Amino acid sequence: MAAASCQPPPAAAVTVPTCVHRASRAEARATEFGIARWSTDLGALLDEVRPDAVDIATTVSSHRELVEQCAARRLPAICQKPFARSLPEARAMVAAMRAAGASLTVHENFRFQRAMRLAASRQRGLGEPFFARISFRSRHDIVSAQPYLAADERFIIADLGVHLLDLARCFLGEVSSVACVTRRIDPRVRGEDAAVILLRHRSGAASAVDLSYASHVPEELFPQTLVELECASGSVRVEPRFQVVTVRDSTVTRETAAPEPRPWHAPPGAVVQDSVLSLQRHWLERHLAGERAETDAADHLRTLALVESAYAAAASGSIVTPETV
Ligand code: 89V
Repeated sequence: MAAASCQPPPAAAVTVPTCVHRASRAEARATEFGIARWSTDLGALLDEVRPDAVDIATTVSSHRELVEQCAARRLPAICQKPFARSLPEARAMVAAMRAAGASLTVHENFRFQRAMRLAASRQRGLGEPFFARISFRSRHDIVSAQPYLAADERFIIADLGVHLLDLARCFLGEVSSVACVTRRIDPRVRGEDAAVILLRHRSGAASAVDLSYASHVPEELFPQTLVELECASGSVRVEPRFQVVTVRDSTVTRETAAPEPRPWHAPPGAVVQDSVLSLQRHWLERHLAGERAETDAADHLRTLALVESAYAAAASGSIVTPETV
């Protein structure tokens, strides 16, 4: 697997060349992770190394070009989120890989967090879900670590909300309408850093997705996402510190689903880093079985349609029907 930037190698990687736009960074990453081959030219690197697959971990503006390089070589790829700058661009990337007969998966990894996996398994048998609240409230200074986030017209929904909208689809299914209110609190950022999104699901269930990087919280949980999911015969919650709480027939069960500690984890991001590895494992299992991953890019188009709908709803102040993709 070729990584187009720095990522811990997946357990079953065959080759891990690294490729980033700046030679000094590529070389530094290669040294840090003991990677034999690096380059700033992905095409040349792919032709030379001929990897089994590519994991693209760059920012969104380079994704289309890099995916097209994979398509030209019929190489399966996993691509970071935000996947594309627009739905038409995302569709073009999906079409290019489809025409090449190669799979394209999106690094939509919040659904692969251990606590989310456990909550989804506890949800089974609780009957029809009718409500979810999916919440991420923080004052973590993400902009200092990723300054490019401050420059874009779109911020928290495109970069983070995409994960929470994906979780809403996971727990409650497809969405029929979207309402949204956004705010910009931090003067350093151009886009919105707080949003509340209300979804009506096709089943009739409702979910509220709320997210903020401007919240004065009593305890900083970054990057934990909290979930409250209510179903006809019980409920499941993902609470702080990865506690999964299931209520059924008045019985309350508490379980912990924390990320497994690994030497390459960089605090406080262990939960996200762990889920990246879980997604790669899932991808590898499916790939070896000749199947598409859960977060195949064609499926991710539906999550991106929700991102677009949320921005359209916020701009117009009206309820928006997501585009059918
Ligand atoms: O993993 C992510 O997608 C990031 C994070 C929440 C870690 O900042 O957006």
